[in-house]
Amino acid sequence: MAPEKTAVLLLRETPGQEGSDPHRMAELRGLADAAGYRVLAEVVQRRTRDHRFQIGRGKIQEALLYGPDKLIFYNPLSPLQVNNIRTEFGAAVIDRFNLILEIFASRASTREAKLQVELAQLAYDAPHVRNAVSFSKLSERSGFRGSGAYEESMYRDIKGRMAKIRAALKEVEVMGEDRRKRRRELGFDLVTLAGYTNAGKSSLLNALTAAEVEARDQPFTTLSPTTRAIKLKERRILLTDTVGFIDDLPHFLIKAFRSTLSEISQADLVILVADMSDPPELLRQKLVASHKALWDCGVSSPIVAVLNKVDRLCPEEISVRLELIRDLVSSPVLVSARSGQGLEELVERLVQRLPALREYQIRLPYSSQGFSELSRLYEEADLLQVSYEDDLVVKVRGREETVARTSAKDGESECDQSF
Ligand SMILES: Nc1nc2c(ncn2[C@@H]2O[C@H](COP(=O)(O)OP(=O)(O)OP(=O)(O)O)[C@@H](O)[C@H]2O)c(=O)[nH]1
Ligand SMILES: [Mg+2]
Repeated sequence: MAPEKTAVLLLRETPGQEGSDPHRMAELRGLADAAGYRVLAEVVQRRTRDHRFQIGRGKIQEALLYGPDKLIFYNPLSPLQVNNIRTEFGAAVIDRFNLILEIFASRASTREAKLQVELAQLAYDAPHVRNAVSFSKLSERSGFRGSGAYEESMYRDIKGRMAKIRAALKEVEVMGEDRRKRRRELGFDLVTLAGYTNAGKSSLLNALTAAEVEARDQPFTTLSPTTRAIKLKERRILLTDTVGFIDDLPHFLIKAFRSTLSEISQADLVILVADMSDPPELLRQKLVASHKALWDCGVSSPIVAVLNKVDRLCPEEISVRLELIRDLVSSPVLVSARSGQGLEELVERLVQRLPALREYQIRLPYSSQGFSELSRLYEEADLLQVSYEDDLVVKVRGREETVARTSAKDGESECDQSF
């Protein structure tokens, strides 16, 4: 087993904010735990930002008394602050973004996920290295140290590698687009589970599809999308589980995960999952963060809001929460992935909100090609009627993409009615 890593967590709260926000520290603890740290202590200070160390010098000294391997800050650290804390106190220090990246790096199992994590890491490092270049140049001007040439070439290397990864990820994204197109042609509706990390997305996927995707009580268990097929009331659905959202994500992290997040933006329907057993204020904060993230992903498809883990709540707790989040979610479905409660209603709602299927009447040639297309339509749509005339006259209900793939003669496929 790897030797245990230890950490002290530090949080600077802004003065003037009402009360302290215990959720921030709790979330940081969850992240540290998921990254494999044993937390020795938590240090909180309310003050304005210290430009040298982010938090007060005394607080850093206090944290170091516990003898941790690392200091982990909730607040983002500038390159200068990292440098100052390292040199002044000889302490290893990271911030919440590094911590998230550490978790991602340890969980990334597919090539795509690994590239995304590397890109995010480089995007994080680039400004730090650029700053090192300017430090060196400054020292050079004042007659100290080297020329900054090493840092400059390192910065160029980082930029070069980032361009390469972006190109590789672009390819992955195009492959994803092709895959979604093919799946739609095969008659599937694409539904994606999205939501704050640890809300129960993977558990819902498992409950709806009898899959066995890993679900654990810690953030970022899922990093790569997993897709499972289900049939819900005659609709053939591919349900995809995705990486969770978290508050205050730096933009570069979202950008790095673009190819994964396009499973959300390009879905026919998005299920937004929230953990209803969170304290009411936290539930609200996480829903706001999730809406922001959906917006960043560029979602334009319908969204069905699902409040999960209702098995943990009594009726009064449920009504307090529903009241508090009324403006954020319209007619949410209350479910428990664990007990199965509410899943039938969820299925009803999903089927209602999926893009309407249409009925088409098409003519296929009376030939082996026509018959092979007919048998494909059996698989990928609902055949309502077939008459064997000079041509095969077929009445079918399905997705436009599926019907468009047949060799039906031009102008003879027609939309009758939508459902
Ligand atoms: N009591 C209760 N626990 C649940 C329910 N659904 C999920 N959980 C638990 O919540 C934790 C997180 O569930 P996951 O399914 O891993 O959540 P996720 O949204 O996929 O999380 P990430 O992939 O880490 O973003 C696990 O410990 C689950 O067992 C539920 O309906 N009731
Ligand atoms: Mg998951």
